[in-house]
Amino acid sequence: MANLVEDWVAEQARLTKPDRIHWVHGTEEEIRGLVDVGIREEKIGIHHTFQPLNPAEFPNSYLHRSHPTDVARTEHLTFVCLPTKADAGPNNNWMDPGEARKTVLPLFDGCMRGRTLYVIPYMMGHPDSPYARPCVQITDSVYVVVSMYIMTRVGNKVLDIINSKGEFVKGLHSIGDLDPQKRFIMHFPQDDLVMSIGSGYGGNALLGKKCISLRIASYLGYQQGWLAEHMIVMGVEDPDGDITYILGSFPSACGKTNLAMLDPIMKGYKVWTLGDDIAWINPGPDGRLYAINPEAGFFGVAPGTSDKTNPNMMKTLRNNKSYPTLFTNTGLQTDSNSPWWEGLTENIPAPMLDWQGRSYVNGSGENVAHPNSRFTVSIYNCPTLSPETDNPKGVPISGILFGGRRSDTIPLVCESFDWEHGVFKASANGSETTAAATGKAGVVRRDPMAMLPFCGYHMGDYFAHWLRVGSQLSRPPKMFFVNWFQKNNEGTFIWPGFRDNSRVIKWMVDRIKGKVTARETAVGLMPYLNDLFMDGLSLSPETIDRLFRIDKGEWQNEIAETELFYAQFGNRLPVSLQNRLTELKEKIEKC
Ligand code: OXD
Ligand code: MN
Repeated sequence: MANLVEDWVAEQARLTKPDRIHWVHGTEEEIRGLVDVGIREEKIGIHHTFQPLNPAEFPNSYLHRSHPTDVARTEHLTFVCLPTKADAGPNNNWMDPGEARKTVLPLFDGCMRGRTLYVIPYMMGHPDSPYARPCVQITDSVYVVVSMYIMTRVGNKVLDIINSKGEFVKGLHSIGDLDPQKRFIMHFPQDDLVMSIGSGYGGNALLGKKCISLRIASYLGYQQGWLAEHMIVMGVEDPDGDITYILGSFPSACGKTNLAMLDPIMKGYKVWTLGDDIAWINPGPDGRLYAINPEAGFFGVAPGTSDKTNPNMMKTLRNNKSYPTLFTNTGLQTDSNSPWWEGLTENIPAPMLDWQGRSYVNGSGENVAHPNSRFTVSIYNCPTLSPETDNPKGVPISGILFGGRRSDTIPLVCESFDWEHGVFKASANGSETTAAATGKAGVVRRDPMAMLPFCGYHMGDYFAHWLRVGSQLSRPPKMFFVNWFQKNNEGTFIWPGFRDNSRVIKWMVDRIKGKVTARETAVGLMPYLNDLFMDGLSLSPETIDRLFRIDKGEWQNEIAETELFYAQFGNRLPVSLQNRLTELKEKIEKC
């Protein structure tokens, strides 16, 4: 047992043939040394690993430029390797586990020659939490080591936990030669294993994140009665001094990070941040759901982040704590040696290098920062961090909100009639695609619970699992559906978004606390306008009407899309969801 990790590492070293092996202990001094390794690589132009930035503006911060073909998650190269295609479901690319090994083992063979193999023992979740999982990642990228140090809890203690548990989740990663033709992100849920080669990009390479905390963990949760979800975790303090804990599910690059650290408009309200991307949710002994954030950092989208849109994130990035902060594929303002991205300031300062390090010509119409450029920063830098963040039990959840990016159809806010209706609505949720994954942006795709790219098994079984979890709860959270992204005929957003979203959050808290009633519509429960805090907002009656409109034609289209989407799940689609769809269709016909 004592050699569990050593044996696995030795086997991977025989395969990958590194020149050196470095066991990461996770001390501050060691990480400083590894940042220096990255800075030296930068100087000799290896991977543009780390370029120090102006410490007066962004202390302990580094710019990283990735290979230009390695800038986002590659969903078409991501596989779930369960025994049969049916187990992986229509939502995943599938490969037989044996076939998958045969495909990637030759690529791993000797891939670390001349390089260092880093062994990173880390915890997803606080080590004291019964819900946390010990993991080990092997990688040959210093950028990945430093990123994992920021995003997870790295250290020797994990090895003791593994030895006492007798198990851990394994991640083998190499950047290979960054050739997209030889890029694979392979998941083996039955072996607690991920093998990823050919990419250094966050979601493909920081294996604790999407690969383990969502794909592998969702499979584990299915078997063990809990949920691993693509959700923020936040506490909303109201003027009574009560804190209501809420989860929020949105697809990638739809404002989760901004929402998780919202600065509410209304006096007496405050948001406490616990997580901006992933929640592990367990039923508690009191019939409620409890959530932890398994991560310890933010890997957020930079463009659009500013003192106006998310002042708390800007403070987080400027906060001088022991953890380094990384900026990946942003622009660089060379006079001040500071990162820049679209939206940070109104005008583009000069002189500027774009995300590939090329001199930027103002007016060229090109992007300065890559649209999916990111920052990687410790959650402990966050000024709104909840004191409950490290609570091993997690926080009790009273509301779950689901959102997406939709120009039309979906109203500003709507509550489900009950848990089953909420699961139905979340299963049919659609959103316009973004730059977080490669492929065309702006196309509506069904993205149930924002988990389409992250559910590690058959989506029909996943819906059934949600229904099962809910049926065991005596105090299930309320479920809300929001859309901050409606546009008018000119293509302009009609809801101001950002801080103004707190008006909608207030209504949810009032609903949870039983302070306000709601009106029943065909699609769910909607607010009485009088119950919405609208002070300081001047929206025309037409805009308000549009924000809450249920358009028969748009909904008929929505229902047709859902029918098409549901058809792929065959008899693995829970009958109750099909019935809810039929019910909705009948109600919309009568509208
Ligand atoms: C992320 C994503 O990086 O969802 O969080 O792509
Ligand atoms: Mn995400």
